[in-house]
Amino acid sequence: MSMKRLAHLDDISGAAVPPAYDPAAHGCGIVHLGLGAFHRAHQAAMTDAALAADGGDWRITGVGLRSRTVVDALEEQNCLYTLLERDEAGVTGRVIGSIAKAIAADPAATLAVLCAPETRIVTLTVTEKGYGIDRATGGPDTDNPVIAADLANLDAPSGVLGLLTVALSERRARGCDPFTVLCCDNLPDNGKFLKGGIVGFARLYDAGLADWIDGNVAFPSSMVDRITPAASDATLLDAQKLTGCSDLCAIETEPFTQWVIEDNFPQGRPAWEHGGAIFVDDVDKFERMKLRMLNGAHSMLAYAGFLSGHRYVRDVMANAALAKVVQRHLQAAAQTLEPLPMIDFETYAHDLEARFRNPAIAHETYQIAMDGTQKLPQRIFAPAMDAIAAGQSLRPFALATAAWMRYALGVDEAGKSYDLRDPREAEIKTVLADVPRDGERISAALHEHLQFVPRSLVEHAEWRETVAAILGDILDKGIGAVILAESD
Ligand code: CS2
Repeated sequence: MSMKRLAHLDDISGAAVPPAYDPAAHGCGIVHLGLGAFHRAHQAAMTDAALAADGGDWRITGVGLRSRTVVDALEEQNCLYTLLERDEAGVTGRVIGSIAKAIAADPAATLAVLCAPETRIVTLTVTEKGYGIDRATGGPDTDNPVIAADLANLDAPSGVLGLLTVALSERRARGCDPFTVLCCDNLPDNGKFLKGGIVGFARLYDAGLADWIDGNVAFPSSMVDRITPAASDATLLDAQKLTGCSDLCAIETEPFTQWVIEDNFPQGRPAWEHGGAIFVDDVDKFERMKLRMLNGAHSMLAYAGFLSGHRYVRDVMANAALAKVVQRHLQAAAQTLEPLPMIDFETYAHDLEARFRNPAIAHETYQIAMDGTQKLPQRIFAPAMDAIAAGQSLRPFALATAAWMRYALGVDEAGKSYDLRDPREAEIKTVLADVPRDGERISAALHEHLQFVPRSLVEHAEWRETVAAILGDILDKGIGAVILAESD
């Protein structure tokens, strides 16, 4: 007999903890763009805690911008799903009730809900590449096909900047207060970043609208953190044990969770502090710490670990030489940071190592390795430039960059090829097409023709020599030998 699908709180017959409130008694107040695993493990869980402790009409309408799969499955479950937390001590489950509705790849329905008066906050996890913002200018990237299509057809936008700008314009025309826009992606100054994209998008066709958004819409920055691997068969099996139902939307994560938010919500907000959120005046320093330490070390270990044949982060950490190089990277990144009164970077680094080692979390190096061109600038290049300016060693950052370059060849040391899963994969292939397998030549091609490494690094002799030399060694001696030497 096939097992009943989770769809009602009464269905739960296992140890999973149901929401401590009646979801149906709360209206919606948030639209979330990007309904991936991370949102369900982080903002939706915090909102669930806020609803339980403080109530309010703050349930979420989740929008999957591209794919139907998650949305269809959620709809079959009345948007209920199990969130598993795993560590050495075992696994616990909680059923989350904060998502009320889900919309898939439907721009008209998305626009309608963005314009609804009850929508007071829009949160986003669309990944670094999902915005279509040009990092160099801070405005919309008009060469991006989605941005170009939305500009050509403002009546039916489908991209992030188009949807939000058109919705804000519509609300203004109707005399309805604007929503607060809360970016939850791993980007520095993410509130300012998204504001620049939206104001810039509006300015391309309506200067009055651009000025109005600039003066009237709040874009608080936020730092988000929770390590959330893609769900696996083990996730679904454990969710089934804990709920007594089949749950195709279950996800798993680590116990740790952090959300540091700039408290700027003119239209109100859920009491997210009940889920552990911290409200501060200035998020930037927290964001930089997390991006450079957690995400920087993650990217480095993902490339070095993947090339060394390690499938999961926990396997990378179980290798003594790699673990030492991770430790060195964390220290080097910490040295580039301004002090944060509430945080001891040494303790933070130590806790990160423990989180990376979590034996119960199967986080694939290949998952973290994706979108390198979108991640390296803020994770590796920015701290590298600060390290150089402060006279600190650039070597840890050069190693991370060389490991990415080796990964960018698209074939591992056993000769097996793989997709880079990077929006610039085709360009990378073109740039490397006729380049011989030589550290100096490959590094030069990737430094000079992709325009994603900052000029000050491209022109920095010691940086260039170090990256090229490490890449040369990886190609000649293998990643294992290089990591062993670096860990000494
Ligand atoms: C990771 C992040 O995939 C990646 O690039 O570095 O998703 C990381 O797991 C989260 O930012 C942790 O909060």
